[in-house]
Amino acid sequence: MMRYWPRRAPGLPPGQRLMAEMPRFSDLPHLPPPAMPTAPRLEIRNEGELVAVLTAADLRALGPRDHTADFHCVTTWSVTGLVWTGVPLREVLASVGMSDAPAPYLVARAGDRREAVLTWEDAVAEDVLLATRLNGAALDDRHGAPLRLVAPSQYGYKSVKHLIAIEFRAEQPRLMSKEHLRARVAFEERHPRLPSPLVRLPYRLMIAPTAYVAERSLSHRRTN
Ligand SMILES: Nc1nc2c(c(=O)[nH]1)N[C@H]1C(S)=C(S)[C@@H](COP(=O)(O)O)O[C@H]1N2
Ligand SMILES: [Mo]
Repeated sequence: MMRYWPRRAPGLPPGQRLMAEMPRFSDLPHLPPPAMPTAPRLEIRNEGELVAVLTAADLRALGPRDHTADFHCVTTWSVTGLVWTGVPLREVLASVGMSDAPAPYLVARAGDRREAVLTWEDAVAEDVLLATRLNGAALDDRHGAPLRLVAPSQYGYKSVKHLIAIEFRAEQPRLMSKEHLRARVAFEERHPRLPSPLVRLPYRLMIAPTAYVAERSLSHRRTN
């Protein structure tokens, strides 16, 4: 469990601590990763109506590139210098005719039914990617195979793993219970209502047990 104890380090955003390795993490850590197809398949919808389906070939045609970024979980652990291979979300959206906002909000949906809400502005920031590889290897089921959203300027709960759909909405969709609409790391937007200095410590105490359970549920599924 001690390998999941993050340490103070210079240069991190407010309230963050450095973790040696990126753990598998979730607010439902006992759930194993969902069964996913090996190749990405991403639906893009506008108010429920299917606009496009992107395949692995479509994403390859957009020229995936390496992007180095740090990753910050709202519970205060960070990892630095990750190399994601992928395509900026804004280029993916432009490729299906969405260079301008079809709606102000979008929901990123995952194979494990997890969702995150993004504003158009946050979604088309230049550092937001659809990634298929991490540190030179195909994404594995710990880190979101076969396709994940990576939004490095927002807390990790916006970086939806096992991504299956992006849905545009005219009205602000319902947020998860502890989800801030923007969740910008630089502004320490951790929680929708509670002040950040108040949630840092209780969140930090959850890191080691959460990462431990998340990793354990992964190996349970593998051996079953
Ligand atoms: N589909 C899905 N995406 C998810 C989660 C999840 O449980 N399911 N957890 C989120 C949280 S809280 C964090 S911090 C990161 C963790 O990413 P990692 O497991 O690759 O470290 O994924 C985010 N994306
Ligand atoms: Mo997180």
